This record gives sequence, structure tokens and C-alpha cells, in this order.
Amino acid sequence: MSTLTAVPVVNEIAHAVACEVRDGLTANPKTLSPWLFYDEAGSNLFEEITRLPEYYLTRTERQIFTDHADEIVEQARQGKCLAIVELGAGTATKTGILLRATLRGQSRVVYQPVDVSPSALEEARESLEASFPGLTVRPNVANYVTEPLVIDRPPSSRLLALYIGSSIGNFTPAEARGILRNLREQLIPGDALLLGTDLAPGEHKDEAALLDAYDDAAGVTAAFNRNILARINADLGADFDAETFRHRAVWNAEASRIEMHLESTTRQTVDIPANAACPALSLEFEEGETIHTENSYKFTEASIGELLGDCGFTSEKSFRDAKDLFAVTLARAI
Ligand code: AVJ
Repeated sequence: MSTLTAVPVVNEIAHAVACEVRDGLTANPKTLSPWLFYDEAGSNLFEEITRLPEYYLTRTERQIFTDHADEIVEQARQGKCLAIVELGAGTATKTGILLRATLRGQSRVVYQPVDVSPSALEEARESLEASFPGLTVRPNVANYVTEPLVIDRPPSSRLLALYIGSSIGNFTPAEARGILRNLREQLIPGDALLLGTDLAPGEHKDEAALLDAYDDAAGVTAAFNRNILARINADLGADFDAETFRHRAVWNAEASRIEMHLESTTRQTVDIPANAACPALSLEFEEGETIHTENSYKFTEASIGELLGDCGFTSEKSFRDAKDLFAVTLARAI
């Protein structure tokens, strides 16, 4: 057996960080990919964001699950037994509501969370199996964005795939279609998808409130955004002074997305030492130059239907909160 295949995941991540930074920061305009936010400090900051008064997304989706869990599960199962898969599960904190509802109608359920983080999946497995007798958690460590999915189908059950938390919002329309088509390949007609998407401003949501969700008064989102620079310093030995970059949140109406940027408040040079993926870089920033760090796409009933239709699904039912801020769509594989 070759030892070359046993590259530890940690080195793969270090290599991916180096490649991402090389490609993004030598591009014009400069960009960085949002997955870079989620080192340990960034994951903690995101948890903090989900509790902010301005950041309505997490608590609104949780409320939709709390109010409609039985209906969602009944709609998905159509009298059959369900097995549940979740893309980007993380620690699966909201999923318990749906698992509990599923276990009201069947005595056993298999839950397959897919995530790149083995530690998050292990945490999910321990806490969920302790809370729900009848639940079997089968962690699946994989990158559902870049790798073909492998999902196990327990005999004679129908699959319900969860892609919640507005995670799909981080991807361009083309990338989002790639992800849902990758999922669809593992499903058969009659299987279900539950998709959580944030809604565009309009009749029920004003643009200012949406912007506040990405630029909170306490500055937690700003710290989350700047943490990407601290991570690059820590992982690659770069010399970013994060305090010289201002957090910017912008609504791009044409693309229907919130964009986050980091804006250099001064003309400066940032150095990144050579690494396995890249020779040493000396990066010039003009005063006011930005790094585009995130897109968060916002949807309408129509754009959700279009996305699903393009990927082999049909939308069956949309579950909303009372203020119509967020949508949870139950779709069927056709
Ligand atoms: C984790 C992608 C759903 O886009 O709202 C929160 C990330 N960025 N605040 C989102 C995020 C800034 C979040 N998602």
C-alpha cells in the first residue's frame, strides 16, 4: 500500500488555503472564497452571528421548522419510511427538530450528515444519538461541492435530503446547480429535498434590514469578515494588519445578492512567504481597494422554482415565517 494516499486531511486543507489565497489575491479584483472564514475562531464568530438581533436567518428558519415540522415530514414521506441526508450538516443544531418529527411516525431513522469537518460530524453524532433513541447517525466526511456524493439508501425507504441554513446562498447560480445536480444523481424519483433559502428584499423585507443582518451594530460580522485575514496570517505567515481593512456589506440588486468586502483604508503592501503551493507574494493594495470575500444570494419564489426545475426537482410546498423573511421549500425529485 502506498503511503502517498494517506495524506492527512489537515495538510489538504493547508494546501487548499494556499491555492485559494494565491488565486484570489492575485486576481483583479481581489477575491477570497467564503469557506476560508470557517477556522475555529471564524466558526465561533459565525455562531455568535446567528444569535445577533439583526441576523434573522437562523432563528427564522428554526421557527419555520418548529411550526411546520410534522407537515414537512408528512409531505416528504407520503406514507413511506424516511431516511435523512444533510449537506453541509456541521453540528446539525437545527436538524434535531426534523429528526424528532420523523421519529413520531417511524420507530427508527438513519441520518447521514455530509460535511468536510470530521469533528463537527462527531459532535453531531454524539449529541443526536444521545437525544433520540431510534436514531442512527452515519457521518459522511466529504466535500459535496467538489466531489461526487455517495449516499446510502436503507432498504425500502424514501430519502429526504436537507440543504438548509441558506448555505446554497454562498454559491453562484451555476455552482448551486452543480451542487443540486450532484445530489439529484443519488436520488430516485419520489425522494424529497428540503431547501432553506433567504428571500430577496421586496414587499415583506426592506433592503436596510437585510443590510443590517450583514453589518450588525456590535461589529460581529465585521470581525467575522476580518478574521479571514487573521486566518491567512496564521496559516500562511502573511502580515495582514486586519485593522487597516474596513468591513463593507453591499446589496447587489442585479445579481440578487449581499456582497461582503474588505476595503483597505490605506495604500499598503502585504507579504506572504513562499509555501508548497506558491512562491512568495508581495501584494499591493491601493487606498480603497477591496477584497470580495462573500456572496449571499437571496431568492424569490420564482428563482427557487427555476433553480429546482433546472436540477430535476419540482417544488411542492413552500413553508414561510409570518413575516415572509425566509423560505423552506419541500421539493420532489422527478
Ligand atoms: C452561512 C452562508 C448562510 O450568507 O448568511 C453570515 C454566512 N456571512 N453573515 C449567510 C454569513 C455573514 C451565512 N451563511
